[in-house]
Amino acid sequence: MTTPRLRKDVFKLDAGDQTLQWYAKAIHDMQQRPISDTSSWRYQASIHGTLQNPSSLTSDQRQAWAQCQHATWFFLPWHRAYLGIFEDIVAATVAKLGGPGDWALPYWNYSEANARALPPAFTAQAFAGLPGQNPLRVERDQGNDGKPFLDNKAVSLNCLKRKIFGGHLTTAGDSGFGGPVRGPNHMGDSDQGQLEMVPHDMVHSDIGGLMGDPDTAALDPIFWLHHANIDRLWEVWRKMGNANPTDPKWLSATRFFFHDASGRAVTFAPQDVVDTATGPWRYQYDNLANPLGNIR
Ligand SMILES: [Cu+2]
Repeated sequence: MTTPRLRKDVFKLDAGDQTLQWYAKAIHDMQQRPISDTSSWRYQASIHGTLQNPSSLTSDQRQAWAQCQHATWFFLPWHRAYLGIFEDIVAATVAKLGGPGDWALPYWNYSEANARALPPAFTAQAFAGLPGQNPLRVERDQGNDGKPFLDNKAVSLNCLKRKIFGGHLTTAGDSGFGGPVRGPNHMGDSDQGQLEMVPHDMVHSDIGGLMGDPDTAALDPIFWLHHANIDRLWEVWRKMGNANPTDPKWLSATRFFFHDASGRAVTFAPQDVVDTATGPWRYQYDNLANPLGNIR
């Protein structure tokens, strides 16, 4: 691919834009693949977490599944690689199904006042001419009625005021923008970074259902648009003049295991993914404006 993918605001797509129709069709296609296929919907979701007993997993699954990084300064780079591979798989599936060659994951900017509801495509009973129920509509505690449900507190962007990426567990209350200096850490509900707590956690728990549990969250198609926004906010924060860690402990000491879109085993360190334009996935966001205005 020569031009970087453009990740767009899901609430500002042009009338007639087909991004979500192709997303739904690709998900439907991925859902037909066996879980042993690394590009299947269920394998991809299992990388984040799984309800399956570890003793029932293959050695590959034990290495590749239930790897999501939380409450650590690896939260953002791990999820960036996770999204990049998923976007590659969806884009390849869209192209295979006869869709455009430049499909990119949209993001959900719920902090905007007019975007506090789920995008309508995610609540419709039927969508994109697919048989059966719309794959974008899944079990949720809130949002499926199409009404706004996220309040100002849930989608506050005060995290952007934090100047330091990596927080210190010993300093009460300062877990940093990107998470405390520790890890890798798969699960752990305490000492999360500021962005991870709000809006990240709030949006997960307010939607609830599959999204309310890390072991099932990535089975909800909105998960990926939520995390695209979290990934975008990392770039907004950097563009505000803040810097990523330079410590080799963050940049290069830890590598995370994945399968790429072709199924090949690959590893990434944060230094491989910090630049979205030259990294393995080459994408941009259509809006990196500072939402706090002049507050710095
Ligand atoms: Cu999440």
